[in-house]
Amino acid sequence: MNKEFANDVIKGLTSEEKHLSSKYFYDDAGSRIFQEIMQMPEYYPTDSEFEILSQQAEAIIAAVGFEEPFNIVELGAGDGAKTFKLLEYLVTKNIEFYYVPIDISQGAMNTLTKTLTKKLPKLSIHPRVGDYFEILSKENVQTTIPSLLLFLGGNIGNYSEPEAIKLLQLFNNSMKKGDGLLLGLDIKKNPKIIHSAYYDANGITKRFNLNLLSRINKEFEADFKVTDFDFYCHYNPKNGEVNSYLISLKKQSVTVKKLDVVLEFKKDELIWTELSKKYDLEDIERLAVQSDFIIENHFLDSKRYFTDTLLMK
Ligand code: AVJ
Repeated sequence: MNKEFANDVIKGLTSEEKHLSSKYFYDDAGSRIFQEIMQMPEYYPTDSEFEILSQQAEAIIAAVGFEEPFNIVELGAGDGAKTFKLLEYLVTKNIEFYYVPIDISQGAMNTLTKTLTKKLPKLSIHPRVGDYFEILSKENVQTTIPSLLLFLGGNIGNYSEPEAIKLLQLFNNSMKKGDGLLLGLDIKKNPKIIHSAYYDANGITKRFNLNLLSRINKEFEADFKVTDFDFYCHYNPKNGEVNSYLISLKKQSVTVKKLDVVLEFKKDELIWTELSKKYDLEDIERLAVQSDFIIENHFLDSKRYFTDTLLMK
């Protein structure tokens, strides 16, 4: 049994304001739904970042300015689809580097290694399975050659600003002077565009959220009736926050057998499931200053929807 998830379910669903962390979205079923989200026309971050890494790989590597060989360490590599264009550029140019993808999922790392070895046979790939927090804070990942860390896809958006600063400080502490961090951030834009990326017409994001309840049913033998819950999300252009919720459609009790607990829901009660925070370039400057990085450059897509910002220690 996943102890941390068990504790978070009990704590999060018995508190005054119910909540569950978005990190629990990504079981096998949830990861598959997330793949569907990334293919939706409304979910622009995937296309924007793909454009950046396809068209600006050369400029990014030039801005990094490392001597060869160097490391590319990807935190939360997943299926690595977004990174492919960058790796392809480096391999094609015969640049000497080691690709070190880190991911919590052994399955994801196996698939990634297999696909990349096939598509880029000359790539030197050294996958690590584990929680990047633990790998970065406990182990010594420092080497004598320069490293570029990648934290892509806008994953930093799941953290509040103070948490994001702490995470960036943790990255910073594991880096040597001269190392770089390429950080993907979603940018504040027309609120309607952001709204439809999360409140999609086909309800894929709703399914993604409801899967949290199915996961609890599966892992802890709970009896959530998924159809008695709905999904709501809201973008606030003033603070750049998309907040997502599940709504209990009626007064109901849910038994979680393996955790020996009964959860009570009022009609219309909310479970907060996710923060997806958007930034503008000034906000990013503030993040960088507070985590001791220098902004080398912002690499934006042509629509200016998303940035891969290069931070240097
Ligand atoms: C993977 C955290 C970047 O917040 O945009 C997509 C997850 N949630 N649709 C995001 C997500 C709803 C995504 N991140």
